Amino acid sequence: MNLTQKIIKNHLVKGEMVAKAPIEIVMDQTLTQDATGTMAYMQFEAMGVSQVKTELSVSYVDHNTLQSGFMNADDHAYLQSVASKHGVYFSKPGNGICHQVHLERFAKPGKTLIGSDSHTPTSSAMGCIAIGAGGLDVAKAMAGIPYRLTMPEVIEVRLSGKLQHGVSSKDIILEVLRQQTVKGGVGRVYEYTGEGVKSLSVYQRATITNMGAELGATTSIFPSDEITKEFLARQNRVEDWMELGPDADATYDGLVEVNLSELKPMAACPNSPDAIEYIENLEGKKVDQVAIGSCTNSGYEDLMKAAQILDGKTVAPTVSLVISPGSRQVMMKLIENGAMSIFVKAGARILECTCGPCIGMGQSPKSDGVSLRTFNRNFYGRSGTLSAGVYLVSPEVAAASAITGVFTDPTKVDYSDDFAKEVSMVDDSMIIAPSKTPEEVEIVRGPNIKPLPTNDAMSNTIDKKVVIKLEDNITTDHIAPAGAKVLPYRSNIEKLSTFVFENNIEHFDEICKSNGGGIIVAGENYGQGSSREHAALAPMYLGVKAVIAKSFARIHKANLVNFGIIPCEFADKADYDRIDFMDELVIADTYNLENTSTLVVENKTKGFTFNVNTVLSEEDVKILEAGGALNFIRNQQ
Ligand code: MIC
Ligand code: SF4
Repeated sequence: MNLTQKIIKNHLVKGEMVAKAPIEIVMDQTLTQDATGTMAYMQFEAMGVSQVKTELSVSYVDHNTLQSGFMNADDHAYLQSVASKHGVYFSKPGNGICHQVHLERFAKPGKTLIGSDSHTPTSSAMGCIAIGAGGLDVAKAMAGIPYRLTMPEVIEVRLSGKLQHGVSSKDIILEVLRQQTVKGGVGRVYEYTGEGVKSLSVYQRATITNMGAELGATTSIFPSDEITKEFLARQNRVEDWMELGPDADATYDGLVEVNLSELKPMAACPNSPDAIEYIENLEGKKVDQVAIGSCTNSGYEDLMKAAQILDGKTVAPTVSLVISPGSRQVMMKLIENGAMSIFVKAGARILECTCGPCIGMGQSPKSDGVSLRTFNRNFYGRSGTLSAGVYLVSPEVAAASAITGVFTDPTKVDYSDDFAKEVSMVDDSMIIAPSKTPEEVEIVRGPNIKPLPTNDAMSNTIDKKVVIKLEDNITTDHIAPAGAKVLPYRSNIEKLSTFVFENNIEHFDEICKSNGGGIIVAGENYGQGSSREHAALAPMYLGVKAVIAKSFARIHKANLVNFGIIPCEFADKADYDRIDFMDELVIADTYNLENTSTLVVENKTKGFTFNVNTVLSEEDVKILEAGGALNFIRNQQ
């Protein structure tokens, strides 16, 4: 067996381990972050379970930390109280980005983890199966309900050779993205093997598993070996270690090969993580902003490499350099060993240990600005400046370019690759254990915590207009934008729904309201990117009943089902071209979904019919019939 199969087998409660077959696995751990967590915990509360049933559940606050107005602070207070009451650890704002802290303090080889954030696979650098999902799926896991997924195909990524000076593990995942594209990973796990693995630290592995999310993959995984052991020892938890890897004769469903010795520094160009270009071809292009941080590249080693390059130098006069360490642990260490003073002397602006600019929480670039970021996503509008061009790069490229003010190839820069890997500064004082007397804990619900919107049961005929027609690779950042203006309303769906598709079409909410809801038509890979269920919940609130697309991203498709919106795929993709905005479509016989996976759709406006396929499990169909998973769960109680 390969490593993925071994861990799945240990957690399998239903189904067969045959690629593409529906399976159910038990989740040992859960994580949530604040932007998706409020919904997840409201849904958990609605399930009426008093204490979480997992081995470990952690609630992080790292996204919405800009407190302009009461909203985010209300959310934090709710999250802290609900965690304390239901047996969940609470990581306070400032303690770090969920994935970074989870990797350092909680991830364990051989375990399963589900998190309400698409970059949850970061923890799979530790040899566990960590999967991103919508908040409701995480709430279900906290309630002890196994997670349903399709058994992934397992692709071997065989690494040979060794990274050269100036080349980073970021370049490894950019190379995989170049080869596989943002939709290459749907239904797959990428399992890293080969000699090259042995030269990569856990932080370097985490950059790769983190950004594996951009492939659309279920997760990416590294073995647990001596390097993992050393990492855990530095975290004072060597007892969590066990050796774990594929069998010598393991088989895989496909092979990707990367020779680390041949890699060169790269960038993902605007506006997609798979629009890859070599830095040598961008050299000399002017840079306005550099941001080092995010859950992809904000570990100790990333920031030390940036410090080595910036040591004794100053940031170019026209560049703004911002640095956000991934965790307080990393921040403390950089203060102690002097790296932080290198940053400040160089002219960097130091931010708190949160997602910050990665989710558009401040630091939007100037109009038409060029921003180099060590992050994982450069989707249109995500930085907060529509006209800006965001390039995703390694910390080495970022630091070198911050000094020169133009794209700079770090392989040509003289700096030392050696730095001390001393014992970490473990301090869990900002992680609050749940209450020992949960019955006494009062849940704090400020005015920003609005009740969950409900949905009606599915009707047999859906007769609605096409309220928007979209191209390929639409992200959840298009559907439910993020940023400082919108994020405070993550627990207030009525308000949040006014921002849906705001960068695609004006007043989408009003179009839906005046047409009594509608149907969304889209191209390939609809809903790629984040796990935010708001991208399903807000359209549900606006009366969207179905999405007809050429194909879907995994997490978003599950979220659509969870909120009672039918995900339909064109049987013949050419039919996409025959539909226009405001066409009236009639989807008939949806009650028949129990017996068929093909529905007939009539385009009343244009006078023709076409077929759509629904790839749904039996339970998905029941959830849709009930009008969403919460109704389904309530009906069962
Ligand atoms: C993201 O990187 O897009 C986010 C913000 O972390 C999201 C979660 C969210 O929208 O709250 C994700 O990756 O799932
Ligand atoms: Fe936060 Fe950005 Fe990571 Fe999402 S991708 S969890 S916003 S740092």
